[in-house]
Amino acid sequence: MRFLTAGESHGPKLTAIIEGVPANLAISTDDINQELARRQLGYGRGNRMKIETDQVEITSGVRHGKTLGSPITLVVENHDWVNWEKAMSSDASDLSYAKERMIANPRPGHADLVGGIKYGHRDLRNVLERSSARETAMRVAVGAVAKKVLSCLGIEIYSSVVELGGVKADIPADFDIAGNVALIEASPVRCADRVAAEAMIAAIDQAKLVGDTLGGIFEVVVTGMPVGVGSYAQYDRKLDAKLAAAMLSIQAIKGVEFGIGFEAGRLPGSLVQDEMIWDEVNGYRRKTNRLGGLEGSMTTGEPLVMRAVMKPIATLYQPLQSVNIETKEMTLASVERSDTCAVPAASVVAENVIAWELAQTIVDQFYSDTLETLTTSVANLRKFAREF
Ligand code: EPS
Repeated sequence: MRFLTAGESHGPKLTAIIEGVPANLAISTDDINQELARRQLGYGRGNRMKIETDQVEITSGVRHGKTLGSPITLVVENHDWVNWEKAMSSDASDLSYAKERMIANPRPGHADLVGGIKYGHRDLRNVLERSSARETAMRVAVGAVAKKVLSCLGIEIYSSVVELGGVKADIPADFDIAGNVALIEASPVRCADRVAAEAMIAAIDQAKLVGDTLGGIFEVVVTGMPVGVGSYAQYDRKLDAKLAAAMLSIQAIKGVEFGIGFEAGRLPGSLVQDEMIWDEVNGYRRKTNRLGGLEGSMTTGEPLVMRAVMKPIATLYQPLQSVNIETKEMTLASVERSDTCAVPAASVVAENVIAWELAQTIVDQFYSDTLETLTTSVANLRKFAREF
């Protein structure tokens, strides 16, 4: 499976073409819209989310609610486009309007300056329009299709925010994320610790008041993975490497860890590796899951557990020092409409980005032209792993 996305933040629409989804998968616009709506939530988002109600249109690859095996095209319109039609026009004659929205003071931490140098854009809007996290709407739409593939295989994905703006949630090591979905979904910051959630909200309010932004850490958990997805045999088939790359491809994500993560570097081997057990019903299990469901870059069958850190958003309403690329004068960075904090939204994006990576790895690893052959071959592997 593969896909590409296209679209500028204030262009007419975002588009994706997905190729290789098994035929006969039931998929509806509602399935995708549900994920798109989750991405738009989260305390600390800016005014753009009041303008948009992201809705997908499926323009190819699905007929009467089932995938055909042919390329699937997804389109999400930007409602904000009406305010940008002239400034973002593809027509060469509309250049004067672009001047009004021109950006010459790059924001530290954003793609503005380096992107401008790289592509030779003197109007840095040409960079931000594509580097914007608006693109994550399409990543989520694509991930929603992947989630459907996974759910047919009994694989489910969850996420929650575990730290935000320096406030740490108190989450027990044996926390049952699947059993606490309602609590997490109802939390404005997607945090399972109600007390910490209140402090996170207060931290966002405070940051907003002083024109600052906040980052944080979220966790993604995947249950129901069969044993042996990924491979130790070649660098580009290693599942942990693919998942980490996918996570880092989300705007503002700066680090990823699996299981106990960096803590593994501080402990002896006896307190890091997960001891093995076996029983008739479950086959091989691990007593603990410190390695986060991966051994040798393959799934162990235990839940996949990964965390990612998101840096604070680069647009500050109290801007940092910058350099005007026309005059070379030291000046303040440009201020664009933005979010104070998008960590809760990023955790939803991560669910969907991880869903894609897992579905792609599974579809590429198993006989998967149709959903039926895929489910049968995954079921056969599960049986084989149990009896091995
Ligand atoms: C976003 C849309 C953007 C930003 C944000 C995420 O819309 P606008 O630029 O019109 O406000 O709100 O993107 C950024 C924070 C960024 O730095 O690019 C979205 O749809 O999620």
